[in-house]
Amino acid sequence: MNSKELAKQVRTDALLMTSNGPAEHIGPILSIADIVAVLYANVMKHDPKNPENPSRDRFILSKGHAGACIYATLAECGYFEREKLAGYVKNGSTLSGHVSHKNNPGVEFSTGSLGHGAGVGAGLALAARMDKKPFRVFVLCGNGEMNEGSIWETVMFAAQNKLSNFKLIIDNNRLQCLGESKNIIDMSNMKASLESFGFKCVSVNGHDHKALEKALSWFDKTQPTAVICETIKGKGVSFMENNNIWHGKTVSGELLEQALREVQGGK
Ligand SMILES: Cc1ncc(C[n+]2csc(CCOP(=O)(O)OP(=O)(O)O)c2C)c(N)n1
Repeated sequence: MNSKELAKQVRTDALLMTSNGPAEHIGPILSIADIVAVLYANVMKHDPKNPENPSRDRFILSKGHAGACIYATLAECGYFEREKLAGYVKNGSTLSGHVSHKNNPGVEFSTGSLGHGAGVGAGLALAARMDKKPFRVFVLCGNGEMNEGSIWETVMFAAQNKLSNFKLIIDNNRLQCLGESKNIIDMSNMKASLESFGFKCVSVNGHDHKALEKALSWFDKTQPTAVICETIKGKGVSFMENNNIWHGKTVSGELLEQALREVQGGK
C-alpha cells in the first residue's frame, strides 16, 4: 500500500474505531495520519513479520492520546489482524485509547502522559550507538506537548551527545486540548529554539507526502534533527478541521457517515 492509500485507510479505520468510545481523540489522530503513513510506507526500515528485529527503526508516538492512528497503521501494515481494530477501547481488548505496547506487536512504548516519548527515544538512540546497531529513532510529539520541560531536557541531551540517529517530529497544528497554543505557551519560535540547542531543523507541510518523505528521510552526519510539520487538526473532515471541539469527542450517526465519505474522497 502506498503512503496516500495508507493514510486514507488509517483515517477510515480511526473514525470507526474511535466511534467505539465515549471521548476519543479523532482531531489529534487526523492531524498526524499523513506523517505516520509516510514513515511506515516510505521511510522506516521495519518488518511486520519480524517486529523484534534488533536492527529495525524505532517509532514512538509520544502524543499517545492519538493511539488509534498507530494501531490502525500497524494493522494495515500487517503487524496484526485488522479484525483486532474493532475491539479498540472495549473491555478485554489490548487496544487502549492511549497507546499500549502490551500484547500489541509493533508498538515500541506505551505513552499517554505527555513529555516522555522523546526521552525514551533519545535513550534508544544512544543505545544504538553503544551497541553499534544501525537503527534510527523517530519520535512524534504534539506542539502543545512541546511545552513540557522534559522535552527540552531531551533536546539538550540529544544535542550534547550528537545523536545523529535521533529525529524529533513535531505535529504543529497550533492547537492543544484547551485552545490555541499561542495563548497558552507561545512556541512560534520553536525552530530557532531547537537550533539554538544544536538541532538541525526544517519545517514542512505535514500533509504533503513528497515533502514529508524528503524531510523525514533526512539525517545530519553529526547532529540530531527535527522536522516541524505544519498540520491541520482534524485534517480530512471539513467540520473537524481546526475545530478544537473534536480534540476529545466521539463522532457518530450521520456525522460519522459524512466524515467517512470525506476521508474516502467523496463529499
Ligand atoms: C502530562 C500530561 N498532561 C496533560 C495531559 C492531558 N492532555 C491530553 S492531550 C493534551 C493536549 C496536547 O496538545 P498537543 O500536544 O498539541 O496535541 P494535539 O492536540 O495536537 O493532539 C493534554 C494537555 C496528558 N495527557 N499528559
